[in-house]
Amino acid sequence: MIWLPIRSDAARWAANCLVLAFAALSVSFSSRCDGEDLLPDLIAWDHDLSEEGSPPGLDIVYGGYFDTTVAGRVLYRFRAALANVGAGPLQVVEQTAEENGVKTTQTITQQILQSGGGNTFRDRTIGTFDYPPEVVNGFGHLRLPGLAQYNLYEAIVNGGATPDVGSQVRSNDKLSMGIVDSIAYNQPVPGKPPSSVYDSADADVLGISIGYADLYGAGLPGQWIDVTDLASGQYWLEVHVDPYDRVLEVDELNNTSQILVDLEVPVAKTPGDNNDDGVVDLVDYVVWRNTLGNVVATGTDADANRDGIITSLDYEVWKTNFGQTTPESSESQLQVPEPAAIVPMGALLAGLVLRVTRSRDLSAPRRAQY
Ligand SMILES: [Ca+2]
Ligand SMILES: [Ca+2]
Ligand SMILES: [Ca+2]
Ligand SMILES: [Ca+2]
Repeated sequence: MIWLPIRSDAARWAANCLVLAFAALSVSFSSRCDGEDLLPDLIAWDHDLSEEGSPPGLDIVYGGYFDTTVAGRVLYRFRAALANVGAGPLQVVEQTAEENGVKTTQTITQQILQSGGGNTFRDRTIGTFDYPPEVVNGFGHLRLPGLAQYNLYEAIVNGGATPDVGSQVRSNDKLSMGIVDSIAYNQPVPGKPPSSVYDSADADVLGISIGYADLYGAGLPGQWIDVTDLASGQYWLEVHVDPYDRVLEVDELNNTSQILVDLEVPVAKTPGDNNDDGVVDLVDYVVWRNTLGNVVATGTDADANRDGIITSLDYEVWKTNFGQTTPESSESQLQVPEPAAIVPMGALLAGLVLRVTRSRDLSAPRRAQY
């Protein structure tokens, strides 16, 4: 896929300058008027701002890849960062209701810093949301749906250098399960604290400080747009922060960012079909065995779980999907393997655990949050 320049760079810079100026005004104004709201201002941090001052090697571009590990679906995964360029922090707390020991709903409160130099906040309820059972088994804390929304629009060629934004073709809401200061925003923002404040997704009080951003890696749950059966071509990819306006902000009109992407959408495949012939069978097992331990490009060879290394986890994906076929290869005749054909691999699998762990330790320097 190819990444092209962001839409309306000049306009975005101008908008950001206005935001910063307004934020600065708010700070100076509030310093004279105790008890005024010092509101956050969320923006979708896009790659045009990443070129100055970003840590080396860190690219905020929504640089993505196609995830075909879910049978029959193609997910376009990308990273995104929500930055706070406002006059105060985004700070949220949650209160979870329970019935008979089962979590049922969660009420989320935005805590708005008050001017005057102290540490006084006023509470403002964002909303009450259902708390599905599967979440209880996951993180067990904040569950804020729709803090960001990812949209894909048609790119309409108009004869100019930049295509117009056409109809929306796909959309996905992000579910936040932790809001933290992942990285510092790379532009100056008045009131930015000298170091990060909201450091743990497990803390009771979550948020994004002035001049910081919450960064979401492309591999995180929900960090995608479903592009199954979408025609290849150019599209506008949009990150829309706070699309339902649940967070009170300095500026509610600067919450979208769009970049032009060239997508070569692959066909959906069945994970475990390691030789791409449309059927998950013993041939794929052989591919896995022959590449066991190899570090490979994400999703190639037998890397069915797309972690870049061939391990027992890929074997598990193959085993789970054994016998599945894609529609065009349904005529394939499958023979279910005898248990004996697989059992000897048990010893090998046990030896793999250390390798998997080591690999993960080396490749996980970034804080994981949702
Ligand atoms: Ca905003
Ligand atoms: Ca808002
Ligand atoms: Ca196959
Ligand atoms: Ca793998």
